Order: sequence, then C-alpha cells, then structure tokens
Amino acid sequence: MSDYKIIFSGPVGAGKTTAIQSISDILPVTTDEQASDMTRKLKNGTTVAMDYGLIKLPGTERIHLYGTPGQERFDFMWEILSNGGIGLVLLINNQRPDPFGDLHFFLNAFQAFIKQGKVVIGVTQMDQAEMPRIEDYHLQLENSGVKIPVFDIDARIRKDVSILLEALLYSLDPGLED
Ligand SMILES: Nc1nc2c(ncn2[C@@H]2O[C@H](COP(=O)(O)OP(=O)(O)O)[C@@H](O)[C@H]2O)c(=O)[nH]1
Ligand SMILES: [Mg+2]
Repeated sequence: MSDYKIIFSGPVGAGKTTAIQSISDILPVTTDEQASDMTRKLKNGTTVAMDYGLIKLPGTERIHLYGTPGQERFDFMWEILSNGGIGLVLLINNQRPDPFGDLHFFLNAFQAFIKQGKVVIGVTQMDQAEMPRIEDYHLQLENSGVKIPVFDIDARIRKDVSILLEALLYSLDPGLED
C-alpha cells in the first residue's frame, strides 16, 4: 500500500474545505463546525479549521488530502501538516482585498515546496471578482522568479479540482500519463 499526502493551503474563503469535499472519495473530515468547546475557548471564538479527505487510486495507492487552517496565527500547523507532503495546492481567493499580497505571503510560508517545484495555484472566486486576471498572476510569479502553473478554478466543481491535482502530479512526475 502506498500513501501520499497533498496539502491544500491558502487564505480564508479560498475554497480549501470545498475543494477537498469536491474531490474526496470518502466523506471528508472538517473541523470547521465541529471544534470542541475547549478549542473554541482556547482559540478565542475561532475554530481551528482543518480538513481531511482521501483519493483512492486504482490498486492500493491512496492520496491523503490535508487542508490547513487559513489564518496566519495557526501557521505552526502548516509545518506539521506539510511534513512528508509530496505537493502543495495553493488556493487564492480572488475576492479578497489583496490577492497578490496573499499569494506572496503563502509562497513565502511554503518556500520548501516552491523550491522543489511541488506546487500548483488555483485562483477561486473569479466568477465573483474577475480582476486580477490569470495573466496578471503569471506576471507576478514571473517577476518573483518562480514558474508555477496557475488555473482559474471553482472549488465547488470536481473537474476543476481534478485538473489542478493532475497538473500537480504531472509536475511531480512528467512521465506520468493518465
Ligand atoms: N462563487 C464561488 N464560490 C466559491 C468558489 N470556490 C469556493 N466557493 C465557495 O466559497 C465559500 C468558501 O469556501 P471554503 O471551502 O469554506 O473556503 P476555505 O476557508 O478555504 O476552507 C464556500 O461557500 C464555497 O462554496 C468559486 O470559485 N466561486
Ligand atoms: Mg475551510
């Protein structure tokens, strides 16, 4: 049995929980609304939102999907969750006030993945906010000296999420077909 791990990260409302729900073969686990009273107290009324889902590949291979909490104050969780991850799906919410600020923040936070080329970016909510455009993201990344695939996705649509994952798997192993 081979187990792989992929991390979904990005700011609040970027669609991490939804993307994992869209693609998971099992009922995903989310702490969004299930945080215990204890957690609530500890975290000052904010739930520590973490997600887990699973993709069962033909044979015995499985991909475990982990969604990180979006808020910066939980960034200690990002490192824990990233451990042993084969790749990162970075979701950016185009409706937020400064999506490029978010982009750079998360690229910086996940440098290890970026350096190894183990990342794809999905820009969500483009149906709600059409600016900036995907070309603008390409420019931002180019100016930062990184080459990362970027897709316009809707986290609610399974096909969109699967395209993103395929791109990630392909960038990990270009020999991979189907
Ligand atoms: N209109 C629109 N809504 C989206 C899109 N992607 C996700 N959503 C919705 O945005 C909301 C926030 O998504 P959620 O998965 O909770 O974000 P998270 O905070 O990153 O986990 C949910 O209501 C989703 O259904 C998108 O591309 N367009
Ligand atoms: Mg969430």
